[in-house]
Amino acid sequence: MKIEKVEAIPFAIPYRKPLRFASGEVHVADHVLVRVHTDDGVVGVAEAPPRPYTYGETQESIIAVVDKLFAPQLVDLTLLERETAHARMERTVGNPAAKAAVDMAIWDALGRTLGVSVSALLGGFTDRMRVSHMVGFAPDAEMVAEAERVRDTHGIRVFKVKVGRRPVELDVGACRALRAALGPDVELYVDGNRGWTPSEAARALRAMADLDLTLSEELCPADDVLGRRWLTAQTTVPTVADESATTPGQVTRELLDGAATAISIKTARTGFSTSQRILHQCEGLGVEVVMGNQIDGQVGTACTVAFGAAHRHSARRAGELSNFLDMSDDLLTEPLEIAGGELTVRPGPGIGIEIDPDKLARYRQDR
Ligand code: MUC
Ligand code: MG
Repeated sequence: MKIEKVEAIPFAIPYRKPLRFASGEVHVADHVLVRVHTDDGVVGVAEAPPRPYTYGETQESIIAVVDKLFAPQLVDLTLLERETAHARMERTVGNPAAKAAVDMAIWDALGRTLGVSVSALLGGFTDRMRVSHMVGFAPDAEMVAEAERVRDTHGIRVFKVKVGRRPVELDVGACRALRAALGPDVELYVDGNRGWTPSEAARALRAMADLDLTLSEELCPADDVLGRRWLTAQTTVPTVADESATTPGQVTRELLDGAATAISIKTARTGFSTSQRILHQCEGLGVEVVMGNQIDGQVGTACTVAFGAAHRHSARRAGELSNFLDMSDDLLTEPLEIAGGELTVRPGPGIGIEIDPDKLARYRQDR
């Protein structure tokens, strides 16, 4: 059970269709596959998606911090010394996706060693989640066509619509077109990725008051401290903190500030260990959570559903588990499948996934 080696392998898989949102756009999944090897031949895996416009990490920075700082601090720890692993990685500030991937690869290795699913180890509440699909910026007709295709093909009936463009009427129009096309029974919510000022966000929410939005996420920057509080106090749509609340301390601050009333948990940035801290913190405070998507590939999505399904509090709402559908390929031997609007947890030991060696050889960037 001793960690012998930690690898960080860059890979790049193009998207069939880019995802565009207020803080950036993604054309290629230029992620890092992290592998934790143990002295008894077990290999745990997870992926780190660099999001420079959200956390400042790049593919190169993730590899550097894993190779130079984390790997030497983790070698010789056992897979059960996760608190020590966590404390050592926390000596380095920032780098959330790199830390998260190492944490999840350690959990995967532990599950494989014990022959038990990580989802069962974490809590084992259920084996599936309803899926929410994220619709990026495009002309209204394209956004509607995408939502209809995803509904008809995969049975998805929950949509997160990217907003935060100027003028706000662009997004108000898109949300109105989606509601008109999809009818009253689908769930719609919005995510602004910090694109609006508080007054723009307030105007947009007023203009969409009849659209039955269930959540509004990160409409304005976290530094608009009083503006966010002002906005949250005047809307009946719950405010989700996503990129402003990526540590337990930030979650506390956003909630106590009155800047947010719900929290997005992303295993891509808090792994399993810190995600569980945040989940329990929210549950104890009576705050709803959403399992978010950091534009994950299938490895990351398998991690999100394993965590989300493991706990009652995170399994309630639909999880954002479908962005991989837009990738041209992926790394798994058996692709994930969304059917009837749901994604199931992989049953095998660990996270339940296997990396296809030929696919990794084709997409890796270091050879
Ligand atoms: C989201 O929920 O914001 C966009 C940037 C990022 O880091 O995650 C995505 C989705
Ligand atoms: Mg978000």
